[in-house]
Amino acid sequence: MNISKYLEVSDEVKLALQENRPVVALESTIISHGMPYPQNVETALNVENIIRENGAVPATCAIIGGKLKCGLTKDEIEILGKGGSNIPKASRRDLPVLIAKGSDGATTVTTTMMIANLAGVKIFATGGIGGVHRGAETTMDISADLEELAETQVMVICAGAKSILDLGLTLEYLETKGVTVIGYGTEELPAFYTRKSGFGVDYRLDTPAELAKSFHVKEELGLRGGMLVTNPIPEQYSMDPDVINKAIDEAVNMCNERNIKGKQTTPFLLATIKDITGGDSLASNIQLVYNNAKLAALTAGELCKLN
Ligand code: PSU
Ligand code: MN
Repeated sequence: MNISKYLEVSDEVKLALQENRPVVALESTIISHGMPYPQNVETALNVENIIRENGAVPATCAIIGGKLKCGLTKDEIEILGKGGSNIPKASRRDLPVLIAKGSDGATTVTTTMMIANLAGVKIFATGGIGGVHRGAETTMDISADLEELAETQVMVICAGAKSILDLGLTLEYLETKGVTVIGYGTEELPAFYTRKSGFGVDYRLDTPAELAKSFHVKEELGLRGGMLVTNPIPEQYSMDPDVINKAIDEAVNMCNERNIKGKQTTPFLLATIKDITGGDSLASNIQLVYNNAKLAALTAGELCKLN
């Protein structure tokens, strides 16, 4: 492996890791493909500030000019936000060609986990993960995020998964792959915009210290793969389940009617849900990311105490 040719860790992140100070990785598909400009840039910068306020160093990840970057400048975040859907969405299979071409790329949960792991960052905060799509029994549309969770030793803190996915099948897949699914302060898998989904998680843990300890033990056991922490959206920002579920059903139908496939599916569904709900879902989306960033920073702090 000659990864150092391709990996660029920012000085701030490098120093924090050397000094065993907490670092939190962040993805960039949420910036380029998950939210409209300029809210995407504003949110990305706010997330970095929240992580700092909670004692950790933010490491937003992306591909810039063919480099796997861990820790971005404000200008780079602006480029990713302004570029929007013109920035290629980069999952694992996209890396060889994008890097060979010296292209930019917005990293998904998959590629952010990869970069974090290469850099030595253990905790990663995002909004939602990819999973098993509804109808996957015929489309076979299963996000590479699940395979990465099976392989790569990074804790991913999210707000559960949107019901654009088949949540039951997503949990079954994670179980098969040996990925522990934790509910933070809940026994139920949160459904991103809402605190409940009707599906149970594997374990409920209630403090950042407990999250850090379980992850630390996993590492000591030498178990490969990540750990998925699902953190419910704060009550005051959660959406009416009837409203959001109707919007999601409508978006899934439109996606099928228009025959949208492959890597376009998730960005199309996210944008359509936002259009249907007139921006209410965007406001909730932003708040749940802030909530996850805070939990990730505190957990990263606890994890440093164990190392
Ligand atoms: N789900 C969301 N918001 C997102 C994504 C998923 O609720 O922004 C993004 C993440 O970057 C995730 C990716 O890793 O989409 C999954 O894409 P796909 O389903 O094509 O694997
Ligand atoms: Mn897919």
